[in-house]
Amino acid sequence: MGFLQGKRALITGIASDRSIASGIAEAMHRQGAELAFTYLNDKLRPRVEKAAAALGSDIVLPLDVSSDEQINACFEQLGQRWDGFDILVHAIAYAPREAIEGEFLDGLTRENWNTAHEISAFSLAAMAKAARPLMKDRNGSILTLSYLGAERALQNYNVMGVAKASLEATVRYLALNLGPEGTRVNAISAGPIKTLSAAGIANFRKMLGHFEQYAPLRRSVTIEDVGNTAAFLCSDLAAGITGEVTYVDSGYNILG
Ligand code: 0WD
Repeated sequence: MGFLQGKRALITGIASDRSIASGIAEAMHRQGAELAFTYLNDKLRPRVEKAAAALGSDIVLPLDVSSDEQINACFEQLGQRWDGFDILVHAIAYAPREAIEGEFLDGLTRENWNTAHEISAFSLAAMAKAARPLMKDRNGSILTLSYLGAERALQNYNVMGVAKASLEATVRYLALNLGPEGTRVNAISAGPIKTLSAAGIANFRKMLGHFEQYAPLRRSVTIEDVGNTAAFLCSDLAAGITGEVTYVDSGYNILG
């Protein structure tokens, strides 16, 4: 029997079978969780429906986190299928391309800043708020994805690093707020993985090469690595962990 048997999980952020969210969904399915999914737009819908069907799910809901109406509608619809649920996976981030290449100040505009923060950080808090009635008093768990650029100034990551710092702080405030009703909130800070989003970051391939050369494990991480850690963090095995950022990065963050 898997350690997520009896748990229900809502998975966001599947854009392809290489998405980190796909690795998380597979790991949670292996551990016995029942799954539901969201998709960003009509273009991605068939892909997410296919992924859902392969993992035994027919709950596939639209969700663009730039809309409060869609966030509320998503949990209203989910509530019609599930009277409550246990795991919310937030694997969503976006910044305009020109803001994540070259120098920080070159791509800096009020609009780019706001978009990056709204889609990548505010959305976690907004979803936690909308999900709250369905997740209350179930030993539930909310999980998001961060990156080392939240705490170190990394070339090209720019405003996304600032948004990830906001995301990690949001994890701590949500953990404080939701802890009394039994809901835990954590982040995984993943090493670089070649997904659609990553392809938008300038010089990503070069960065991955550097990572594989110097990380203590001398390899990049996979979506299976991240998925397995996500499954653990969202299970009762991790019942004492909240407000934390866990690194799944072959040890890269310990380097001086
Ligand atoms: O190296 C990496 N790939 C790392 C990613 C290292 C460390 C962290 N992460 C983070 C990302 O910042 C993100 O928070 O992991 C999370 C998932 O990213 P991913 O798996 O690398 O990227 P991808 O497969 O592209 O999925 C992200 C998805 C979007 O994909 P596209 O390519 O369509 O932008 O986030 C979703 C969308 O499906 N997304 C949205 N969902 C709802 N509303 C929105 C939105 N407004 N915008 C993007």
